[in-house]
Amino acid sequence: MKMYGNWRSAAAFRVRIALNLKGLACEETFIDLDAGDQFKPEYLAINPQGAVPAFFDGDGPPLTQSLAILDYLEDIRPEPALLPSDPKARARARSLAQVVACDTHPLYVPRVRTYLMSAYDIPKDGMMGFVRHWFETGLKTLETRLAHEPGTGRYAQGDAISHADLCLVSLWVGTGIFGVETAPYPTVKRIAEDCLSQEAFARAHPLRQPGAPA
Ligand SMILES: N[C@@H](CCC(=O)N[C@@H](CS)C(=O)NCC(=O)O)C(=O)O
Repeated sequence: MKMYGNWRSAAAFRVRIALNLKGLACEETFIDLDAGDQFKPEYLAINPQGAVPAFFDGDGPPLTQSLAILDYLEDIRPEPALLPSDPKARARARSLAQVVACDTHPLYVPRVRTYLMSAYDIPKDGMMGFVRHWFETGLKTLETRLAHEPGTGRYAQGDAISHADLCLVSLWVGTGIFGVETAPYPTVKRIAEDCLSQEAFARAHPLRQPGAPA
């Protein structure tokens, strides 16, 4: 298995955690997103979207979109399961994952931040305010749901790790990078810290990847 990723990428982080939990070896090549290498013709030939991760299991074309890759890994290596078997619990785990991966993360990826600043002449601190707003919106949704819905257990969905936790953790580590206040989200914090204390998560952590700041 082979993946194009980036140390800071929340989407690649989610996939790395699943690979670690399932004991799958994957060679990762880092694309420099700050340098714009995702838009070079040679990378666009791999993923025309100009985004990581792009994941290969054998021949191409690669799989893209972290949630689709997580589903693929679930299909080829069902154990340990990262989605519950009960249909409602499974849908809830996916719903929590999608709050992060579909409705929060896309609002702060580099291409959105760069476009905001260049097309609308928004200064960097204004752009960071935009990013923090959407982080807070996503975290508040997670906190409200996790604190009040009966499906929450040790983890976001029950007492087994699921895609919801992989996504939750990928958002949580971004709070440090983007200077987002974390005190209002104690349930998210409890689950994130529990996960990050485990080897499969810790080894996948952005700051443990090549290219990350010391
Ligand atoms: N929805 C996609 C997001 C992919 C994505 O936007 N990845 C970011 C890094 S986390 C990226 O490569 N961004 C490049 C850019 O925005 O220019 C997924 O979950 O895989």
